[in-house]
Amino acid sequence: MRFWRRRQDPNGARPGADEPAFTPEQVEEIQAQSGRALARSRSGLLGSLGRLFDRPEFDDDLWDELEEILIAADTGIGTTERILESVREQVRETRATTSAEVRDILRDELVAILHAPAGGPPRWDAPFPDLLVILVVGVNGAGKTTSIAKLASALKDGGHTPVLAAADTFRAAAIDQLRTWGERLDVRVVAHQPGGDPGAVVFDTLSAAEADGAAVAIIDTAGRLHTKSNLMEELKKVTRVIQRRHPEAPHETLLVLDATTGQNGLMQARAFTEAVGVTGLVLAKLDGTARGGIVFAIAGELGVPVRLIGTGEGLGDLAPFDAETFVDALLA
Ligand SMILES: Nc1nc2c(ncn2[C@@H]2O[C@H](COP(=O)(O)OP(=O)(O)OP(=O)(O)O)[C@@H](O)[C@H]2O)c(=O)[nH]1
Ligand SMILES: [Mg+2]
Repeated sequence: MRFWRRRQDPNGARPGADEPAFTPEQVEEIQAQSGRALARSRSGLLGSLGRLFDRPEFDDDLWDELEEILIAADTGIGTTERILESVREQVRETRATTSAEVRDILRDELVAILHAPAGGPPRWDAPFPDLLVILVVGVNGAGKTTSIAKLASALKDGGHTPVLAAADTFRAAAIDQLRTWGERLDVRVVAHQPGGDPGAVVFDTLSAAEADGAAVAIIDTAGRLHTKSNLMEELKKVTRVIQRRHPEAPHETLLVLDATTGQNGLMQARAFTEAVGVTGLVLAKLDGTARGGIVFAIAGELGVPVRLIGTGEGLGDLAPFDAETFVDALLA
């Protein structure tokens, strides 16, 4: 995967502060890549949606079927109702009758929901800060550590130097897991003893990033239970440690959600967005579910944009999320 590749200046210089990190061609490549990842897992993604539009006319039975598919795919009742109401209204206004017309209206509505969260679509053209700090949070087993390894691998491929923080000091195995990835990827991992202070690990990681001239620091945190408020406090403390050194950071607080947990995942996500300022989502294990509708529920109800999708256990199985590509794959 080759995203977050810093724009290359012919003289090798970094882009200026207000210059986009990517050229339009690079943005196009990011979108194509996201499409390829989806094509691999598409059979499982709300697979039956496109088939609704096979008949030339979109009749009443099909509205019911559309509703059933969306709800069964974890879109959530509220978001499904919102989608259907808006699509029906536009169908009435435009007097659309053919399946192709209804399909286009639905497509635009689904894309609009995914673009609605504050900040809009992922800012692939946003300027790249000197040290990009990415905090990764989420419940046990969601896929944080694996996603971090994939991200580090992609960043390395793109010519960046990542440094990883083993701030999940809760379990010895968690530290070892990150270290193993670090060795495999030849990426520096900053770790302390099990039971140590996560804030201290983060502090040392930022120092290491500065010393190495690293471009990105990615912080792995414990798979904390969202019901334990002391653990949320720990996350807030980690954020404060970062901000003392880099007031604008973390630039991304990525919440990793296991796509197979459906509506339960939505509740987890809500707990995290309330406790720490989540700026984006990594939807892991999208390959393991036929219920991709959770993407719309998240965008519609939480207002958090999906940044990346995990489509397998391998290092290459992470792709930037692109709303248009995602929706087109669903309706194909
Ligand atoms: N199929 C599939 N499996 C994944 C994906 N992402 C992660 N996994 C698997 O999910 C399991 C848990 O992943 P971890 O990365 O260890 O999860 P974690 O959030 O760090 O877990 P804790 O550290 O225990 O909180 C591992 O077996 C991963 O290989 C994905 O996109 N697809
Ligand atoms: Mg982990």
